[in-house]
Order: sequence, then structure tokens, then C-alpha cells
Amino acid sequence: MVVPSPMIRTKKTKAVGIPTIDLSMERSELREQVVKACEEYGFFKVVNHGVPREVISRIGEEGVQFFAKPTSEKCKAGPATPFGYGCRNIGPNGDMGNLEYLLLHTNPVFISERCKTITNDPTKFSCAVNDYMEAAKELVCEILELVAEGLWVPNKFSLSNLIRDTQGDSLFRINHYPPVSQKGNKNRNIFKDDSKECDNNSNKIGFGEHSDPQILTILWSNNVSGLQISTHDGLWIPVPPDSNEFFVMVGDVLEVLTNGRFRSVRHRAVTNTMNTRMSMMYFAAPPLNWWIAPLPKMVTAQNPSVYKPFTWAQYKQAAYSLRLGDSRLDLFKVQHQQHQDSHQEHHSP
Ligand code: GA4
Repeated sequence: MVVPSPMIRTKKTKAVGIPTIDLSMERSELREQVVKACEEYGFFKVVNHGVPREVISRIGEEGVQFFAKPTSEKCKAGPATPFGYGCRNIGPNGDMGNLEYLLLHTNPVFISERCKTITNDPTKFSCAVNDYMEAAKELVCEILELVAEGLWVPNKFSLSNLIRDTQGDSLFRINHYPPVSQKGNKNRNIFKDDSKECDNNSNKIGFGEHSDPQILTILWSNNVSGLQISTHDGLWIPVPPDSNEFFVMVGDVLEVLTNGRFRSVRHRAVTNTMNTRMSMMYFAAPPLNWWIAPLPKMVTAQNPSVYKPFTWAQYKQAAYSLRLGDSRLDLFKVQHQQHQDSHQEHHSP
């Protein structure tokens, strides 16, 4: 059964500053700011990131061209099970959003195969996407090295090494949110074949509330608003778009690696009535068979491990078996002694 998306809570939304970190600043100050932003928000904006504008615009233009195609053409690159072109369906368990997207694995062999269904000029597309992903990967590694230094982890590469491996399972996604009219102006909704959606609040949801399962996400968007993040106390903050910069999000696996010192950021995209939003995400993940557990530095007698070790494949399997907004990390939490005792009492014959 497909459960309608929940109403958007508008009351608990406030405008506060998003942490902005200048990557060109002095390193000791920089690593402290990165750790602080990861702890307080699990989210920040980076400026002076060093990614050439042309690398961003080339893949951005490919995205614009792809989504401008007729639906029948776009569908040749789908369905997204899990990779390829998807429209409104998110994941395998009935989650829906007001968007269309391209979801790709970052493996260059996969990209070169998939490109053939996406464009008439596969070489141009794959060059643009590979250059962008290479730049995003470098940015992730730089941030993870700053995190490791800021947390005083003995090997500053212990986090970035998880991403650098050639067998890595990182993903790339382009989301395209057409303007969705509110009640009374159905013609502006490009998804007008499903006009029922215009009559309730679900057409405000571009991409429902969730955290990203991976280590770190690098997000770029055009200058159209829509992204909101949730603070640790549950307030929703709109993120002003900025097409010159990147946004960084802590994913579930980084929460585990830091033994809960960082928390993955819950976020969502709401629809816009006037303009088309396009965003591109690089989701940085380790190879499927690699084990994830809190870094030894983050575990002490006073602060024992909160999570059981698991492989990235096991975590992904759990993620794909649940709904978008579900909290998958709970499945991997260590049962504390107290819980175990009460559990046993409950079930003793
Ligand atoms: C959220 C982050 C990424 O976009 C994604 C998503 C994936 C999908 O769209 O196929 C998931 C979602 C995301 C988390 C739970 C599962 C898997 C849809 C879904 C219901 C590509 C990812 O890695 O996890």
C-alpha cells in the first residue's frame, strides 16, 4: 500500500544562519570549524572549495538537456531500480516525491554503459560526469582529512581512505524539481496527469524527510530554493541556495564512525511554485564488503561503542528494506545491558 506523504510542518520552520566554512582559511582554525559544524548541524556550506566553475556547469548543462527531453526519451534511461531515470518513485518501498531524477553509480564502466541511454553524445556526458565526480571525491577526502585531524584521530587518512578505494560504492544523483502549482493553478504542474496531487499538501514535498545512509554528501544546486535541514531539536531551517558553492551533509555512516559525536542530518526538499530546482549530489561511500565501526579514538570506557560493526552492504540492505524517512541506524545500535535485562525479563518463560 502506498501511504501518502506526511504534511509539511510549516510552523516549526525558522530562518537561522547555516554554518559557512572558508576552505582557504588557516588549517588549525579550519579543522575546528569543520568539527563544530558537523557536531552542531551535521551540515555546512563550503566556500573557496577549489572546484572549477566549468566542471560544475558542464554536468549542470547535461542535466538541463536531459530533463528537457520528452518523457518517452527519458524513460529509455529508466526505471531507476536502483540506477537510471526515475520519476516520482523513490526507492523500492512506495515513497513518492514531486521530482524526476537520474541516479548513477560512480564506477566509470557503469557510467559509460548507462550514458548510451541518457544522451546522443555519451562521450561528452561521461566526461562531464566523471570530471565532476572526481572533483567531488577530492572535496570529500579533503573534508574527511580535516575531520580526522580535528578529532585528533592518529591517522588523518583513516576516514578519507574509505572513499579513495577504486571499488568504492559512491553514487551520483541529479534531482530535477519542476515548479508545482498550489491549488487553483494546475497548468503549471508538469506532473498534471496526476492532478489529484494538487488537492492536498503532498504536492509540497519534492523529496521527503530523510538522512543519507553514506559517509558524506556533497550537494550543489541551482539558485532555486527548496532544501531544508532539521536541527537536532527538530526545527526545520530553509537553506538559501547558492550555485557558486557546495553544501556538505553528514551521513549515517559518519555518525557511526564518530560513535555518535556527529549526527547525520535529516533534510528534505519542498517544491517551488515558480522555478525549476535542480540539484546534484555526490554520496561518498566505501566498498560494499568493507566493515564500518566507530573509530578506536572515539571509543573509551566512559564512552563505549554505540553501534555494532556492520559491512556497508549490510547497511545498504537495511536502508533499501525500509521507507525513506525511517531511522535505519537504530537497527545497528548496541543493546545496553539495562535493555537486555528488561528484554530477557519480558521473554523469560
Ligand atoms: C537517500 C540518499 C540517496 O538519494 C539514495 C536514496 C535511495 C534511492 O533513492 O534509491 C534510498 C534512500 C537514499 C534511503 C532509503 C532507501 C534508499 C531510497 C530508499 C527508500 C540514492 C541512497 O543511497 O539512499
